[in-house]
Amino acid sequence: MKKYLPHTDESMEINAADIKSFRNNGHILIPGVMERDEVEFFRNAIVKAVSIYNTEKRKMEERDTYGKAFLQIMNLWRVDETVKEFVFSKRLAGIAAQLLGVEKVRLYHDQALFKEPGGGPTPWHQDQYYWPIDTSNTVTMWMPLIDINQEMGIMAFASGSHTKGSVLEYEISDKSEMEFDHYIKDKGYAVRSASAMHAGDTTWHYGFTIHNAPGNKSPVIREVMTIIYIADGAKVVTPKNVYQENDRRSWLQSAPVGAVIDSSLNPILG
Ligand SMILES: O=C(O)CCC(=O)C(=O)O
Repeated sequence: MKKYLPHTDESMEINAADIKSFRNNGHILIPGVMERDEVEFFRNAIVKAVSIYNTEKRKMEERDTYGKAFLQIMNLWRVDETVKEFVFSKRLAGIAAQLLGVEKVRLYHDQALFKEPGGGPTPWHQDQYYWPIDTSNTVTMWMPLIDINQEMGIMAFASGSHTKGSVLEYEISDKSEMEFDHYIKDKGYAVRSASAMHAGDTTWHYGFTIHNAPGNKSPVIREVMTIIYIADGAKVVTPKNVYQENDRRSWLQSAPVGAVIDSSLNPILG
């Protein structure tokens, strides 16, 4: 029997209104980016890879707030050929390039984010607090691999919050939840979230968009796969904190400050 392979290289055109909305709000939901059978094909590989490569073995009550929020397994594209096909999808990279308004995007890294039953909320944060990159033209694609609802932990975004760049220097923690919450209320940003998402729907947010997600109150694992894209031509900046230094070593192959990001871990994807 012929092996089923999804056509993930077929492009998907994003209309001008959606691109404008993404750039104004800092986030957008794009439904139906993958068909149900495509997602199912990749889900099998991602779930298997997560079960092999997850190193979090502590009980929920023994973990800190970050640890309770999700199982986080990075760069699965390097260990599984089917996951690689998902992460290297030209359709996904093409959407990232259209949203960022660039010819080409590079991979920063992928990550599976599985929120377990009873898993805690993901506190408010800005992703780019962790990244030693000289551009704010970065975007994360977030795709549930099964149908999900609010009970399971759908992302919420502070609309328009990306425009100020780095506003508070907090890692993901109870403190970041509290401080960003005050900040969002103080600035009057509207907080937007989908009530439900189907497998294969996606959200996209800039690296500086403030976002969080509620805990998982359902008995089912919230299986999500994410890919972080950066505009081609971005450079490494001096790390501002230990996390950025770790990221420089882990995801940029220790590229020196000032170098154009082009290591073999950061291929052009579309
Ligand atoms: O999946 C979550 O709960 C949070 C994800 C997130 O913060 C991100 O993808 O940037």
